[in-house]
Amino acid sequence: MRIFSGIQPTGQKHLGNYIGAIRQYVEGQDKGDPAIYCVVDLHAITVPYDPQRLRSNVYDTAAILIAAGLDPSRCILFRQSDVREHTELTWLLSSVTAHGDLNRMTQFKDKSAKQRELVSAGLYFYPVLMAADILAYRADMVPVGDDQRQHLELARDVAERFNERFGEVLTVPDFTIPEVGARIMDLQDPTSKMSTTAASDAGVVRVLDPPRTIEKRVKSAVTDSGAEVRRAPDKPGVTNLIEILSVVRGSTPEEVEAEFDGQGYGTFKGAVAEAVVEYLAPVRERYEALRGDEAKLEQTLLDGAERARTIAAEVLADVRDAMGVGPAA
Ligand code: ATP
Ligand code: LTN
Repeated sequence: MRIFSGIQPTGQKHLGNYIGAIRQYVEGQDKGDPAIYCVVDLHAITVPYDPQRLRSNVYDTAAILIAAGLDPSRCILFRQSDVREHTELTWLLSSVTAHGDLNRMTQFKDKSAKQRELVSAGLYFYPVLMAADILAYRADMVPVGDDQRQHLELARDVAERFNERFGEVLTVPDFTIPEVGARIMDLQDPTSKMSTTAASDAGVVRVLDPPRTIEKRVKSAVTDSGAEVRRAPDKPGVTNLIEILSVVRGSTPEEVEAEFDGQGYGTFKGAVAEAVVEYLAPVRERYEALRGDEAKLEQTLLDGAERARTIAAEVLADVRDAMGVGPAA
């Protein structure tokens, strides 16, 4: 089974990214044949960005992934822009992508509403590049958080339409969204997902935050009326904390509810804070060591790109041939 996923380059990866996605990448690395993980710098340029920071953000993200447990000798870890097949396939796939489908993408609507200046055509095309990332490797399985569901449905539609029109060339990918923790919510506004672009930092726990910050943010998380530690639709704050604790402890939400039955929110939040601090501490420590050696990170990414390119180039040759683009194979 071939696994593929992508992650945006920021040094600000948060607990939602970690629980919803990075955790799955690490679990998948020995199941994938191979497992391929890509730092998507070309997706990052679809909104305003600083060219200097983009490069260093790629290293930050690669270091976080390795610190989290990805082993570049057991998976392929690379930078998207190093494998040019992604951009070529984006254009080729644009001929089987429905304009109307792109118009329906909720992430485009949300992100374009936030832009104060230019809404780039790249932002609109973002899902096509994402489909190309996946389809260039004939990935069977794509681990993502819940917010990527619509993009994955589009990638499946694009692959299906391509195959109908040009023959069975591409693999229609499945995706996995974790049962618990697929949508970690902002600690101050538990009706919105925890996000890099949150209006305020107070509700966001970052993987690299110092323990004191994590503790403070979790302990001041918004809880709901009542005093019971149990999940309910009208208790989004407590539900979120229960999910977080169950994931970081490797137990079930039911076990967490049973353990804290009858105890107040204060005790419960203290336990969540402590568990999250313990969960992230080793990642932060390994990160510090890895991030210092930028030359090594660069080499790791280049090696990964070389291996990725071998796979993608073969798929691209098949795609071009099926589409009648370029000389006959
Ligand atoms: P953000 O909104 O924080 O910028 P993103 O989805 O735009 O995140 P990435 O960093 O590329 O950008 O996301 C990496 C992975 O993290 C994706 O698979 C995404 O589904 C997942 N993810 C993002 N936010 C959350 C969240 N709050 N809970 C669970 N998973 C999440
Ligand atoms: N859009 C994704 C990142 C991403 C991705 C991918 C995820 C880019 N290409 C391919 C899975 C497969 C996001 O999380 N923001």
